[in-house]
Amino acid sequence: MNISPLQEARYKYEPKLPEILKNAVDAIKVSLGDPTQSVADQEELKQLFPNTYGMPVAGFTKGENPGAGKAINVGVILSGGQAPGGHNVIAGLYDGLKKGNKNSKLIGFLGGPSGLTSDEALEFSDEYMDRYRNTGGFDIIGSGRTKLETEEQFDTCIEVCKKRNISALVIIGGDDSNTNAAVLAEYFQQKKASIQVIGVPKTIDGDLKNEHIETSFGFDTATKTYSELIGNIERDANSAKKYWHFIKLMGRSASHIALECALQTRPNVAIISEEVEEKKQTLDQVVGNIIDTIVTRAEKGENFGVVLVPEGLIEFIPEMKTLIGELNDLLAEHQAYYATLNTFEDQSEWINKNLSRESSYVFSSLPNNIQRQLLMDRDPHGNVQVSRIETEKLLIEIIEDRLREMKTEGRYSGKFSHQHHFFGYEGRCAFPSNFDADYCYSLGFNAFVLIANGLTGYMSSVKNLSKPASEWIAGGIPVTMMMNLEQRHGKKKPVIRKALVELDGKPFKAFAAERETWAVETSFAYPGAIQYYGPDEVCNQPTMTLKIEHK
Ligand code: FBP
Repeated sequence: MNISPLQEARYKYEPKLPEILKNAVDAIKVSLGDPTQSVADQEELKQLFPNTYGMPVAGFTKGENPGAGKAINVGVILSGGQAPGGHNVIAGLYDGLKKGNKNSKLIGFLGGPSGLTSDEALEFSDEYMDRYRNTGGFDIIGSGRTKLETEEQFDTCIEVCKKRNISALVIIGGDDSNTNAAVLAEYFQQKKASIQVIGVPKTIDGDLKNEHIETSFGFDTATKTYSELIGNIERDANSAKKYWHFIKLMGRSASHIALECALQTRPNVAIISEEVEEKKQTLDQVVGNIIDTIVTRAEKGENFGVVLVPEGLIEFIPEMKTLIGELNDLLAEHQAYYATLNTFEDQSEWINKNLSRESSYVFSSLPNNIQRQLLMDRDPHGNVQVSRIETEKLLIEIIEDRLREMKTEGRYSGKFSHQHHFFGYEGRCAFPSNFDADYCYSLGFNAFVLIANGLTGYMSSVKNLSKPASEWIAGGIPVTMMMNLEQRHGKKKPVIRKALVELDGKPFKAFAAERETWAVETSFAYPGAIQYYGPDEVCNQPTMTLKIEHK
Protein backbone atom coordinates (compact mmCIF):
# COMPACT_ATOMS: atom_id res chain seq x y z
CA MET A 1 0.00 0.00 0.00
CA ASN A 2 1.37 3.44 -0.88
CA ILE A 3 1.08 5.62 2.14
CA SER A 4 0.89 9.40 1.87
CA PRO A 5 2.60 11.57 4.50
CA LEU A 6 -0.84 12.59 5.82
CA GLN A 7 -1.93 8.97 6.17
CA GLU A 8 1.29 8.18 8.02
CA ALA A 9 0.66 11.11 10.36
CA ARG A 10 -3.01 10.19 10.88
CA TYR A 11 -2.05 6.67 12.01
CA LYS A 12 -0.56 8.34 15.08
CA TYR A 13 -3.68 10.39 15.87
CA GLU A 14 -5.28 9.31 19.12
CA PRO A 15 -9.06 9.77 18.97
CA LYS A 16 -10.65 11.40 21.98
CA LEU A 17 -13.26 9.56 24.06
CA PRO A 18 -16.00 10.77 26.40
CA GLU A 19 -14.72 10.73 30.02
CA ILE A 20 -16.76 7.69 31.09
CA LEU A 21 -15.34 5.52 28.30
CA LYS A 22 -11.79 6.20 29.48
CA ASN A 23 -12.34 3.91 32.49
CA ALA A 24 -11.41 0.24 32.51
CA VAL A 25 -14.23 -1.48 30.61
CA ASP A 26 -15.14 -3.65 33.61
CA ALA A 27 -15.62 -0.45 35.61
CA ILE A 28 -18.35 0.99 33.34
CA LYS A 29 -21.84 0.05 34.43
CA VAL A 30 -25.08 0.64 32.62
CA SER A 31 -27.75 2.82 34.25
CA LEU A 32 -31.23 2.43 32.84
CA GLY A 33 -33.92 5.11 32.65
CA ASP A 34 -37.70 4.77 32.38
CA PRO A 35 -39.47 2.67 29.73
CA THR A 36 -39.72 4.43 26.37
CA GLN A 37 -42.35 4.86 23.65
CA SER A 38 -41.94 4.93 19.88
CA VAL A 39 -42.34 8.32 18.14
CA ALA A 40 -45.77 7.22 16.82
CA ASP A 41 -47.96 4.14 16.29
CA GLN A 42 -47.14 2.86 19.80
CA GLU A 43 -49.71 0.05 19.96
CA GLU A 44 -48.83 -1.43 16.57
CA LEU A 45 -45.09 -1.28 17.28
CA LYS A 46 -45.57 -2.92 20.66
CA GLN A 47 -47.20 -5.87 18.86
CA LEU A 48 -44.44 -6.04 16.26
CA PHE A 49 -41.61 -5.87 18.80
CA PRO A 50 -42.93 -7.76 21.84
CA ASN A 51 -39.43 -8.40 23.22
CA THR A 52 -37.64 -5.16 22.47
CA TYR A 53 -40.34 -2.47 22.52
CA GLY A 54 -40.29 0.05 25.35
CA MET A 55 -36.76 -0.65 26.60
CA PRO A 56 -35.23 2.22 28.60
CA VAL A 57 -32.59 4.69 27.43
CA ALA A 58 -29.20 3.47 28.65
CA GLY A 59 -26.51 5.64 30.22
CA PHE A 60 -23.24 4.70 31.90
CA THR A 61 -21.79 5.29 35.33
CA LYS A 62 -18.67 4.11 37.08
CA GLY A 63 -19.30 0.74 38.68
CA GLU A 64 -18.35 -2.89 38.44
CA ASN A 65 -19.23 -4.89 35.38
CA PRO A 66 -17.22 -8.11 35.57
CA GLY A 67 -19.00 -9.44 32.44
CA ALA A 68 -16.95 -7.03 30.31
CA GLY A 69 -13.89 -9.21 30.80
CA LYS A 70 -15.43 -12.29 29.20
CA ALA A 71 -13.87 -13.45 25.92
CA ILE A 72 -16.47 -13.08 23.17
CA ASN A 73 -16.71 -13.01 19.38
CA VAL A 74 -18.38 -10.00 17.79
CA GLY A 75 -19.35 -9.60 14.11
CA VAL A 76 -19.39 -6.24 12.34
CA ILE A 77 -21.00 -5.09 9.07
CA LEU A 78 -20.76 -1.86 7.09
CA SER A 79 -24.01 -1.15 5.27
CA GLY A 80 -24.90 1.31 2.50
CA GLY A 81 -22.98 4.30 1.16
CA GLN A 82 -19.53 5.19 2.42
CA ALA A 83 -19.18 7.82 5.15
CA PRO A 84 -15.89 9.11 6.58
CA GLY A 85 -15.10 7.55 9.94
CA GLY A 86 -16.39 4.00 9.39
CA HIS A 87 -12.90 2.61 9.95
CA ASN A 88 -12.72 4.37 13.29
CA VAL A 89 -16.03 2.87 14.43
CA ILE A 90 -14.43 -0.51 13.83
CA ALA A 91 -11.19 0.61 15.54
CA GLY A 92 -13.10 1.77 18.63
CA LEU A 93 -15.08 -1.47 18.73
CA TYR A 94 -11.90 -3.53 18.30
CA ASP A 95 -10.02 -1.65 21.02
CA GLY A 96 -12.93 -1.91 23.46
CA LEU A 97 -13.27 -5.61 22.80
CA LYS A 98 -9.55 -6.26 23.28
CA LYS A 99 -9.49 -4.09 26.38
CA GLY A 100 -12.20 -6.35 27.80
CA ASN A 101 -10.34 -9.55 26.98
CA LYS A 102 -7.47 -9.93 24.57
CA ASN A 103 -8.83 -13.32 23.48
CA SER A 104 -12.04 -11.74 22.19
CA LYS A 105 -12.34 -11.71 18.42
CA LEU A 106 -13.77 -9.20 15.96
CA ILE A 107 -15.08 -10.71 12.72
CA GLY A 108 -15.72 -8.34 9.81
CA PHE A 109 -18.29 -9.53 7.25
CA LEU A 110 -17.22 -8.62 3.74
CA GLY A 111 -19.11 -6.48 1.25
CA GLY A 112 -21.98 -5.43 3.51
CA PRO A 113 -24.94 -7.44 4.85
CA SER A 114 -24.59 -10.05 2.07
CA GLY A 115 -21.23 -11.02 3.64
CA LEU A 116 -23.11 -12.18 6.71
CA THR A 117 -25.60 -14.36 4.86
CA SER A 118 -22.91 -15.81 2.60
CA ASP A 119 -20.50 -16.14 5.53
CA GLU A 120 -17.62 -14.27 3.90
CA ALA A 121 -15.54 -12.68 6.60
CA LEU A 122 -12.13 -11.85 7.99
CA GLU A 123 -10.85 -11.82 11.53
CA PHE A 124 -9.22 -8.57 12.59
CA SER A 125 -5.67 -8.58 13.86
CA ASP A 126 -3.76 -5.68 15.48
CA GLU A 127 -1.67 -5.29 12.37
CA TYR A 128 -4.66 -5.23 10.00
CA MET A 129 -6.58 -2.80 12.21
CA ASP A 130 -3.62 -0.41 12.47
CA ARG A 131 -3.49 0.00 8.70
CA TYR A 132 -6.93 1.62 8.71
CA ARG A 133 -6.97 3.85 11.79
CA ASN A 134 -8.19 7.41 11.16
CA THR A 135 -8.51 6.80 7.42
CA GLY A 136 -11.55 7.38 5.20
CA GLY A 137 -13.37 4.78 3.15
CA PHE A 138 -15.05 1.49 3.88
CA ASP A 139 -12.41 -0.61 2.14
CA ILE A 140 -11.42 -2.26 5.43
CA ILE A 141 -14.19 -4.85 4.86
CA GLY A 142 -16.26 -3.25 2.08
CA SER A 143 -19.93 -2.30 2.15
CA GLY A 144 -23.09 -3.15 0.26
CA ARG A 145 -26.77 -2.34 -0.05
CA THR A 146 -28.32 -5.79 0.40
CA LYS A 147 -31.19 -5.60 2.87
CA LEU A 148 -31.51 -8.12 5.67
CA GLU A 149 -35.28 -8.42 5.91
CA THR A 150 -36.57 -11.92 5.30
CA GLU A 151 -36.92 -14.69 7.89
CA GLU A 152 -34.83 -16.93 5.68
CA GLN A 153 -31.98 -14.39 5.83
CA PHE A 154 -32.41 -14.03 9.59
CA ASP A 155 -32.18 -17.79 10.05
CA THR A 156 -29.02 -17.87 7.95
CA CYS A 157 -27.60 -15.10 10.17
CA ILE A 158 -28.27 -17.27 13.22
CA GLU A 159 -26.55 -20.25 11.59
CA VAL A 160 -23.49 -18.22 10.59
CA CYS A 161 -23.20 -16.61 14.03
CA LYS A 162 -23.54 -19.96 15.77
CA LYS A 163 -20.89 -21.49 13.51
CA ARG A 164 -18.50 -18.64 14.33
CA ASN A 165 -19.53 -18.49 17.98
CA ILE A 166 -20.57 -14.85 17.55
CA SER A 167 -22.66 -13.50 20.40
CA ALA A 168 -23.11 -9.93 19.16
CA LEU A 169 -23.44 -8.12 15.83
CA VAL A 170 -22.70 -4.46 15.20
CA ILE A 171 -24.47 -3.01 12.16
CA ILE A 172 -23.06 0.29 10.93
CA GLY A 173 -25.64 1.88 8.66
CA GLY A 174 -28.31 4.47 7.92
CA ASP A 175 -31.99 4.55 8.88
CA ASP A 176 -32.94 1.50 6.81
CA SER A 177 -30.03 -0.63 8.03
CA ASN A 178 -30.71 0.33 11.64
CA THR A 179 -34.39 -0.47 11.16
CA ASN A 180 -33.34 -3.91 9.95
CA ALA A 181 -30.94 -4.18 12.90
CA ALA A 182 -33.92 -3.67 15.24
CA VAL A 183 -35.99 -6.28 13.41
CA LEU A 184 -33.05 -8.68 13.59
CA ALA A 185 -32.60 -8.02 17.32
CA GLU A 186 -36.28 -8.78 17.91
CA TYR A 187 -36.10 -11.95 15.81
CA PHE A 188 -33.02 -13.20 17.68
CA GLN A 189 -34.84 -12.62 20.99
CA GLN A 190 -37.93 -14.47 19.77
CA LYS A 191 -35.78 -17.40 18.66
CA LYS A 192 -33.77 -17.25 21.90
CA ALA A 193 -30.66 -17.11 19.74
CA SER A 194 -28.50 -15.25 22.32
CA ILE A 195 -27.10 -12.85 19.74
CA GLN A 196 -27.13 -9.17 20.63
CA VAL A 197 -27.50 -6.51 17.91
CA ILE A 198 -26.22 -2.95 18.21
CA GLY A 199 -26.62 -0.28 15.50
CA VAL A 200 -24.32 2.65 14.73
CA PRO A 201 -25.74 5.78 13.02
CA LYS A 202 -23.99 6.34 9.71
CA THR A 203 -24.71 8.47 6.63
CA ILE A 204 -23.25 11.60 5.12
CA ASP A 205 -26.84 12.66 4.38
CA GLY A 206 -27.34 13.65 8.04
CA ASP A 207 -30.95 12.43 8.05
CA LEU A 208 -30.55 9.85 10.81
CA LYS A 209 -30.90 12.16 13.77
CA ASN A 210 -33.27 12.94 16.60
CA GLU A 211 -33.23 14.03 20.21
CA HIS A 212 -30.72 11.31 21.13
CA ILE A 213 -28.72 10.95 17.93
CA GLU A 214 -27.47 14.48 17.34
CA THR A 215 -25.85 13.65 14.01
CA SER A 216 -24.93 10.65 11.92
CA PHE A 217 -21.23 10.15 11.39
CA GLY A 218 -19.62 11.28 8.14
CA PHE A 219 -21.84 14.35 7.78
CA ASP A 220 -19.15 16.53 9.37
CA THR A 221 -16.31 15.49 7.05
CA ALA A 222 -18.43 15.32 3.89
CA THR A 223 -19.91 18.80 4.36
CA LYS A 224 -16.50 20.25 5.23
CA THR A 225 -15.06 18.71 2.07
CA TYR A 226 -17.88 20.06 -0.12
CA SER A 227 -17.72 23.46 1.59
CA GLU A 228 -14.01 23.71 0.86
CA LEU A 229 -14.72 23.04 -2.83
CA ILE A 230 -17.70 25.42 -2.94
CA GLY A 231 -15.62 28.14 -1.28
CA ASN A 232 -12.86 27.65 -3.84
CA ILE A 233 -15.38 27.92 -6.67
CA GLU A 234 -16.91 31.04 -5.11
CA ARG A 235 -13.50 32.65 -4.98
CA ASP A 236 -12.89 31.72 -8.60
CA ALA A 237 -16.29 33.13 -9.56
CA ASN A 238 -15.55 36.34 -7.71
CA SER A 239 -12.13 36.60 -9.35
CA ALA A 240 -13.12 35.98 -12.96
CA LYS A 241 -16.63 37.44 -12.59
CA LYS A 242 -17.88 35.56 -15.64
CA TYR A 243 -19.62 32.34 -14.61
CA TRP A 244 -22.70 31.19 -12.78
CA HIS A 245 -21.81 27.89 -11.09
CA PHE A 246 -24.56 25.36 -10.41
CA ILE A 247 -23.44 22.83 -7.82
CA LYS A 248 -25.48 19.73 -7.09
CA LEU A 249 -24.80 18.31 -3.63
CA MET A 250 -25.35 14.74 -2.50
CA GLY A 251 -28.07 13.81 -0.04
CA ARG A 252 -30.63 11.42 -1.43
CA SER A 253 -33.64 13.00 0.15
CA ALA A 254 -33.10 15.55 2.93
CA SER A 255 -31.25 18.82 2.24
CA HIS A 256 -29.12 18.85 5.43
CA ILE A 257 -25.93 18.79 3.34
CA ALA A 258 -27.01 21.72 1.14
CA LEU A 259 -28.10 23.69 4.21
CA GLU A 260 -24.86 23.08 6.12
CA CYS A 261 -22.76 23.97 3.06
CA ALA A 262 -24.83 27.14 2.56
CA LEU A 263 -24.23 28.16 6.17
CA GLN A 264 -20.52 27.59 5.70
CA THR A 265 -20.10 29.27 2.31
CA ARG A 266 -22.90 31.86 1.86
CA PRO A 267 -23.75 31.23 -1.81
CA ASN A 268 -26.14 33.45 -3.82
CA VAL A 269 -28.80 30.75 -3.94
CA ALA A 270 -29.25 27.52 -1.99
CA ILE A 271 -32.37 25.51 -2.69
CA ILE A 272 -33.77 23.55 0.24
CA SER A 273 -35.99 20.73 -1.02
CA GLU A 274 -38.14 20.64 2.11
CA GLU A 275 -39.09 24.29 1.54
CA VAL A 276 -39.93 23.60 -2.09
CA GLU A 277 -42.26 20.83 -0.96
CA GLU A 278 -43.81 22.82 1.88
CA LYS A 279 -44.54 25.77 -0.43
CA LYS A 280 -45.62 23.40 -3.21
CA GLN A 281 -43.29 25.20 -5.62
CA THR A 282 -43.42 24.02 -9.21
CA LEU A 283 -40.29 23.61 -11.32
CA ASP A 284 -41.29 26.88 -12.92
CA GLN A 285 -41.28 28.68 -9.58
CA VAL A 286 -37.97 27.17 -8.48
CA VAL A 287 -36.42 28.37 -11.72
CA GLY A 288 -38.17 31.74 -11.40
CA ASN A 289 -36.55 32.38 -8.02
CA ILE A 290 -33.07 31.70 -9.38
CA ILE A 291 -33.74 33.93 -12.39
CA ASP A 292 -34.77 36.80 -10.11
CA THR A 293 -31.36 36.62 -8.44
CA ILE A 294 -29.50 36.36 -11.75
CA VAL A 295 -31.36 39.38 -13.17
CA THR A 296 -30.88 41.52 -10.04
CA ARG A 297 -27.18 40.77 -9.98
CA ALA A 298 -26.89 41.43 -13.72
CA GLU A 299 -28.40 44.88 -13.15
CA LYS A 300 -25.46 45.56 -10.82
CA GLY A 301 -23.05 44.29 -13.48
CA GLU A 302 -22.45 41.04 -11.56
CA ASN A 303 -22.91 38.28 -14.09
CA PHE A 304 -21.61 35.58 -11.81
CA GLY A 305 -22.68 33.62 -8.79
CA VAL A 306 -23.09 30.26 -7.11
CA VAL A 307 -26.26 28.17 -6.80
CA LEU A 308 -26.45 25.08 -4.54
CA VAL A 309 -28.87 22.38 -5.65
CA PRO A 310 -29.69 19.45 -3.33
CA GLU A 311 -29.54 16.07 -5.02
CA GLY A 312 -33.03 15.10 -3.90
CA LEU A 313 -34.71 18.29 -5.21
CA ILE A 314 -36.36 16.63 -8.17
CA GLU A 315 -38.43 14.38 -5.88
CA PHE A 316 -39.70 17.31 -3.83
CA ILE A 317 -41.13 19.29 -6.74
CA PRO A 318 -44.81 18.23 -6.67
CA GLU A 319 -45.31 17.51 -10.39
CA MET A 320 -41.95 15.71 -10.60
CA LYS A 321 -42.73 13.67 -7.50
CA THR A 322 -45.98 12.48 -9.06
CA LEU A 323 -44.20 11.70 -12.33
CA ILE A 324 -41.41 9.75 -10.60
CA GLY A 325 -43.96 7.82 -8.51
CA GLU A 326 -45.87 6.84 -11.65
CA LEU A 327 -42.64 5.87 -13.44
CA ASN A 328 -41.47 3.74 -10.48
CA ASP A 329 -44.79 1.88 -10.44
CA LEU A 330 -44.94 1.42 -14.22
CA LEU A 331 -41.38 0.12 -14.45
CA ALA A 332 -41.91 -2.23 -11.51
CA GLU A 333 -45.27 -3.59 -12.74
CA HIS A 334 -44.30 -4.03 -16.39
CA GLN A 335 -40.63 -4.92 -15.93
CA ALA A 336 -40.71 -7.87 -18.33
CA TYR A 337 -42.46 -6.05 -21.17
CA TYR A 338 -40.40 -2.90 -20.69
CA ALA A 339 -37.21 -4.93 -21.03
CA THR A 340 -38.26 -5.87 -24.59
CA LEU A 341 -38.26 -2.22 -25.68
CA ASN A 342 -34.81 -1.66 -27.09
CA THR A 343 -34.70 1.96 -28.15
CA PHE A 344 -35.25 5.07 -26.11
CA GLU A 345 -37.89 6.19 -28.63
CA ASP A 346 -39.94 2.99 -28.06
CA GLN A 347 -39.52 3.27 -24.32
CA SER A 348 -40.61 6.90 -24.11
CA GLU A 349 -43.55 6.30 -26.46
CA TRP A 350 -44.78 3.44 -24.25
CA ILE A 351 -44.17 5.46 -21.10
CA ASN A 352 -46.06 8.46 -22.47
CA LYS A 353 -49.04 6.28 -23.35
CA ASN A 354 -49.21 4.80 -19.87
CA LEU A 355 -48.62 7.86 -17.72
CA SER A 356 -51.49 10.01 -16.49
CA ARG A 357 -52.24 13.03 -18.73
CA GLU A 358 -50.54 15.49 -16.33
CA SER A 359 -47.42 13.36 -15.87
CA SER A 360 -47.17 12.65 -19.57
CA TYR A 361 -47.16 16.41 -20.19
CA VAL A 362 -44.44 16.95 -17.56
CA PHE A 363 -42.36 14.07 -18.96
CA SER A 364 -42.62 15.35 -22.55
CA SER A 365 -41.62 18.86 -21.54
CA LEU A 366 -38.32 17.66 -20.02
CA PRO A 367 -35.09 17.71 -22.01
CA ASN A 368 -34.20 14.43 -23.65
CA ASN A 369 -31.23 13.65 -21.41
CA ILE A 370 -33.32 14.09 -18.25
CA GLN A 371 -36.05 11.82 -19.69
CA ARG A 372 -33.38 9.17 -20.28
CA GLN A 373 -32.05 9.56 -16.73
CA LEU A 374 -35.53 9.17 -15.29
CA LEU A 375 -35.85 5.84 -17.09
CA MET A 376 -32.50 4.47 -15.90
CA ASP A 377 -32.23 1.34 -13.74
CA ARG A 378 -33.88 1.61 -10.32
CA ASP A 379 -32.05 0.98 -7.04
CA PRO A 380 -32.67 -2.29 -5.13
CA HIS A 381 -35.78 -0.71 -3.58
CA GLY A 382 -37.30 0.20 -6.95
CA ASN A 383 -36.54 3.93 -6.61
CA VAL A 384 -35.02 6.26 -9.14
CA GLN A 385 -31.33 6.95 -8.37
CA VAL A 386 -31.38 10.69 -7.79
CA SER A 387 -27.59 10.98 -7.65
CA ARG A 388 -27.61 10.06 -11.37
CA ILE A 389 -30.13 12.69 -12.44
CA GLU A 390 -28.44 15.86 -13.57
CA THR A 391 -30.84 18.30 -11.91
CA GLU A 392 -28.23 21.05 -12.04
CA LYS A 393 -28.12 20.74 -15.85
CA LEU A 394 -31.91 20.67 -16.05
CA LEU A 395 -32.08 23.97 -14.17
CA ILE A 396 -29.37 25.50 -16.37
CA GLU A 397 -31.16 24.49 -19.58
CA ILE A 398 -34.48 25.97 -18.49
CA ILE A 399 -32.87 29.14 -17.14
CA GLU A 400 -30.89 29.64 -20.33
CA ASP A 401 -34.05 29.39 -22.45
CA ARG A 402 -35.94 31.81 -20.21
CA LEU A 403 -33.16 34.37 -20.11
CA ARG A 404 -32.92 34.25 -23.90
CA GLU A 405 -36.64 35.01 -24.11
CA MET A 406 -36.33 37.79 -21.54
CA LYS A 407 -33.47 39.30 -23.50
CA THR A 408 -35.53 39.48 -26.69
CA GLU A 409 -38.32 41.12 -24.69
CA GLY A 410 -35.83 43.65 -23.27
CA ARG A 411 -36.27 42.44 -19.67
CA TYR A 412 -32.71 41.20 -19.20
CA SER A 413 -29.45 42.53 -20.58
CA GLY A 414 -26.87 40.46 -18.68
CA LYS A 415 -24.65 37.61 -19.79
CA PHE A 416 -25.33 34.08 -18.60
CA SER A 417 -22.31 31.79 -18.88
CA HIS A 418 -22.49 28.76 -16.70
CA GLN A 419 -20.61 25.78 -15.25
CA HIS A 420 -22.05 22.76 -13.53
CA HIS A 421 -20.63 20.49 -10.82
CA PHE A 422 -21.73 17.55 -8.72
CA PHE A 423 -20.11 17.00 -5.33
CA GLY A 424 -20.95 13.68 -3.76
CA TYR A 425 -18.49 10.84 -3.99
CA GLU A 426 -15.62 13.32 -3.38
CA GLY A 427 -16.69 13.67 0.24
CA ARG A 428 -17.65 10.16 1.23
CA CYS A 429 -14.18 8.72 1.77
CA ALA A 430 -12.12 11.72 2.87
CA PHE A 431 -9.84 11.33 5.88
CA PRO A 432 -12.30 11.85 8.74
CA SER A 433 -12.11 15.27 10.35
CA ASN A 434 -10.97 15.23 13.98
CA PHE A 435 -14.64 15.47 14.90
CA ASP A 436 -15.58 12.38 12.88
CA ALA A 437 -12.41 10.50 13.92
CA ASP A 438 -13.27 11.11 17.61
CA TYR A 439 -17.03 10.64 17.23
CA CYS A 440 -16.71 7.40 15.28
CA TYR A 441 -14.09 5.92 17.57
CA SER A 442 -16.36 6.78 20.52
CA LEU A 443 -19.42 5.25 18.80
CA GLY A 444 -17.51 2.02 18.16
CA PHE A 445 -16.02 1.81 21.66
CA ASN A 446 -19.45 2.62 23.07
CA ALA A 447 -21.01 -0.17 20.98
CA PHE A 448 -18.73 -2.60 22.77
CA VAL A 449 -19.68 -1.21 26.20
CA LEU A 450 -23.37 -1.66 25.29
CA ILE A 451 -22.63 -5.27 24.34
CA ALA A 452 -20.61 -5.79 27.53
CA ASN A 453 -23.65 -4.63 29.48
CA GLY A 454 -25.87 -7.22 27.82
CA LEU A 455 -28.00 -4.86 25.70
CA THR A 456 -29.60 -5.62 22.35
CA GLY A 457 -31.77 -3.63 19.93
CA TYR A 458 -29.95 -0.42 20.88
CA MET A 459 -28.24 2.24 18.82
CA SER A 460 -24.88 3.52 20.00
CA SER A 461 -25.38 7.14 21.05
CA VAL A 462 -22.85 9.85 21.88
CA LYS A 463 -24.40 13.22 22.74
CA ASN A 464 -23.47 16.77 23.68
CA LEU A 465 -21.40 16.93 20.52
CA SER A 466 -21.19 20.70 20.25
CA LYS A 467 -18.97 20.56 23.37
CA PRO A 468 -15.39 19.20 23.59
CA ALA A 469 -15.14 15.38 23.51
CA SER A 470 -14.40 15.19 27.24
CA GLU A 471 -17.97 16.46 27.84
CA TRP A 472 -19.63 14.04 25.41
CA ILE A 473 -22.26 11.73 26.90
CA ALA A 474 -22.19 8.07 25.93
CA GLY A 475 -25.14 5.70 26.08
CA GLY A 476 -27.61 3.64 24.10
CA ILE A 477 -31.03 4.35 22.62
CA PRO A 478 -33.57 1.58 21.97
CA VAL A 479 -34.10 1.60 18.22
CA THR A 480 -37.85 1.02 18.58
CA MET A 481 -38.03 4.44 20.26
CA MET A 482 -37.16 6.11 16.92
CA MET A 483 -39.72 4.17 14.90
CA ASN A 484 -43.11 4.71 13.35
CA LEU A 485 -45.11 2.99 10.65
CA GLU A 486 -44.72 4.16 7.06
CA GLN A 487 -46.16 3.03 3.76
CA ARG A 488 -43.53 1.00 1.85
CA HIS A 489 -44.36 -0.92 -1.33
CA GLY A 490 -48.04 -0.68 -0.53
CA LYS A 491 -47.67 -1.99 3.06
CA LYS A 492 -47.32 -0.34 6.48
CA LYS A 493 -43.81 -1.07 7.73
CA PRO A 494 -42.00 -0.19 10.95
CA VAL A 495 -39.15 2.20 10.09
CA ILE A 496 -36.92 4.74 11.79
CA ARG A 497 -38.39 8.14 11.02
CA LYS A 498 -36.12 9.99 8.58
CA ALA A 499 -35.15 13.48 9.75
CA LEU A 500 -35.75 16.08 7.06
CA VAL A 501 -34.71 19.74 7.34
CA GLU A 502 -37.17 21.42 9.69
CA LEU A 503 -38.30 24.77 8.36
CA ASP A 504 -38.95 25.98 11.89
CA GLY A 505 -35.59 24.64 13.08
CA LYS A 506 -32.75 26.95 14.07
CA PRO A 507 -30.33 26.09 11.21
CA PHE A 508 -32.91 26.80 8.50
CA LYS A 509 -33.98 30.00 10.24
CA ALA A 510 -30.34 31.15 10.47
CA PHE A 511 -30.00 30.60 6.71
CA ALA A 512 -33.35 32.19 5.84
CA ALA A 513 -32.45 35.30 7.83
CA GLU A 514 -29.44 35.98 5.63
CA ARG A 515 -30.18 34.54 2.21
CA GLU A 516 -31.74 37.65 0.69
CA THR A 517 -28.53 39.55 1.35
CA TRP A 518 -26.38 36.71 0.02
CA ALA A 519 -28.51 36.61 -3.15
CA VAL A 520 -27.70 40.17 -4.11
CA GLU A 521 -24.50 41.15 -2.31
CA THR A 522 -21.52 38.90 -2.88
CA SER A 523 -21.07 37.56 0.65
CA PHE A 524 -19.09 34.39 -0.01
CA ALA A 525 -17.20 32.69 2.84
CA TYR A 526 -14.17 30.48 2.18
CA PRO A 527 -13.85 27.68 4.74
CA GLY A 528 -10.70 26.15 3.17
CA ALA A 529 -9.55 22.55 3.49
CA ILE A 530 -10.21 20.39 6.55
CA GLN A 531 -7.41 20.96 9.04
CA TYR A 532 -6.26 18.02 11.12
CA TYR A 533 -3.61 19.84 13.16
CA GLY A 534 -3.53 23.33 14.63
CA PRO A 535 -5.59 25.53 16.90
CA ASP A 536 -8.96 24.26 18.13
CA GLU A 537 -10.92 26.87 16.19
CA VAL A 538 -9.68 25.51 12.88
CA CYS A 539 -9.38 21.78 13.53
CA ASN A 540 -11.81 20.83 16.28
CA GLN A 541 -15.09 22.47 15.35
CA PRO A 542 -18.36 20.61 14.75
CA THR A 543 -20.69 21.55 11.88
CA MET A 544 -22.58 24.85 11.95
CA THR A 545 -25.81 22.83 12.06
CA LEU A 546 -24.75 21.24 15.36
CA LYS A 547 -23.50 24.51 16.79
CA ILE A 548 -26.67 26.39 15.90
CA GLU A 549 -28.96 23.57 17.04
CA HIS A 550 -27.28 23.28 20.43
CA LYS A 551 -26.44 26.93 21.14
P1 FBP B 1 -26.47 6.00 2.69
O1 FBP B 1 -27.84 6.52 3.01
O2 FBP B 1 -26.43 4.55 2.52
O3 FBP B 1 -25.47 6.48 3.71
O4 FBP B 1 -25.99 6.61 1.31
C1 FBP B 1 -26.13 7.95 1.03
C2 FBP B 1 -25.69 8.35 -0.35
O5 FBP B 1 -24.37 8.83 -0.32
C3 FBP B 1 -26.66 9.38 -0.92
O6 FBP B 1 -26.29 10.67 -0.54
C4 FBP B 1 -26.61 9.11 -2.39
O7 FBP B 1 -27.81 9.44 -3.03
C5 FBP B 1 -26.40 7.63 -2.46
O8 FBP B 1 -25.74 7.27 -1.26
C6 FBP B 1 -25.60 7.20 -3.64
O9 FBP B 1 -25.57 5.82 -3.68
P2 FBP B 1 -24.55 4.95 -4.49
O10 FBP B 1 -23.28 4.91 -3.69
O11 FBP B 1 -25.19 3.61 -4.52
O12 FBP B 1 -24.33 5.59 -5.82
